[in-house]
Amino acid sequence: MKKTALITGATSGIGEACARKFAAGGYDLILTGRNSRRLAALKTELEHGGTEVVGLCFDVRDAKAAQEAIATLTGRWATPDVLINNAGLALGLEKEYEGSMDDWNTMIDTNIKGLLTMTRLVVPGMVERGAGHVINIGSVAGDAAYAGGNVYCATKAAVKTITDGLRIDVAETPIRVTNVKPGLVETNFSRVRFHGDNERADKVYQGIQPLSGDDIADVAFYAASAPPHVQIAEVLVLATHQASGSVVYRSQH
Ligand code: NDP
Ligand code: 8X3
Repeated sequence: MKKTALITGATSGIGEACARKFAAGGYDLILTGRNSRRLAALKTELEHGGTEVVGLCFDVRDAKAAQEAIATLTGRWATPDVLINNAGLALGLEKEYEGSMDDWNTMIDTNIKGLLTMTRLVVPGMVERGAGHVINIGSVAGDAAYAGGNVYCATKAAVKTITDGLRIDVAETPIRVTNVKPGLVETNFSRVRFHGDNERADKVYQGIQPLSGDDIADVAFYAASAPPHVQIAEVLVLATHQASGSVVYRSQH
């Protein structure tokens, strides 16, 4: 019986790369996201390659929608072997005293409350079955605040604490809990952060070779593939010329 992985935010970037990596690694997939068109396209593509895929279209901020979507899963799909809590975003880079309260709420509702909702809905089945692995996508941004990062950094610091808390709460079970903390990864992240200002988004990755979604998917897959007694608790993954959330060396050429 093939293993199953549930990946939130699989319609783009790191989540999409995880979908491809886990499919290639022999998993069947439950893919979630809000963009039904991209979700359907990825499902079709992966099914062509022999992966069974269930697509669930919902907003992780909507706990009722999430609950209803997860309730449709039956049989082996009801308790995935791996949950990758990836859906998330940054909005804005303003000073804390000038930031948009709407943006703050969206980040908090998605990155913290959405991740908690999915954890609450999926982990009880893992505990009951005595197997499972939760991989949360945190960030170097959760290690320390950087200029303008304020609320986004706080959400990723929360992801670290929530991940550590879950690891403690399932320590008596075989369930493993991992926090993967990427640095600069070139995805739609900066386009979303700057509300579609692509020129500004492109500058984030100028003068440095950033990570790709595939680089992060490799790390998540490695954690999921470790022997059952090995728990990759936390991994900080940076581009070679990035040293921390606020220290990046950029070449001038
Ligand atoms: P992308 O913008 O490329 O992808 C974000 C994904 O999250 C999309 O699939 C999007 O799907 C989904 N998503 C966003 N909001 C919601 C929501 N409310 N409900 C459901 N799905 C949602 O960015 P990344 O791939 O880079 O980001 C993925 C994760 O990685 C995020 O948690 C981010 O914070 C984290 N990260 C990113 C880094 C980077 O430099 N790129 C570095 C460190 C961490 P859709 O819009 O279709 O719903
Ligand atoms: C994304 C990485 O440094 O742009 O979490 O915040 S950073």
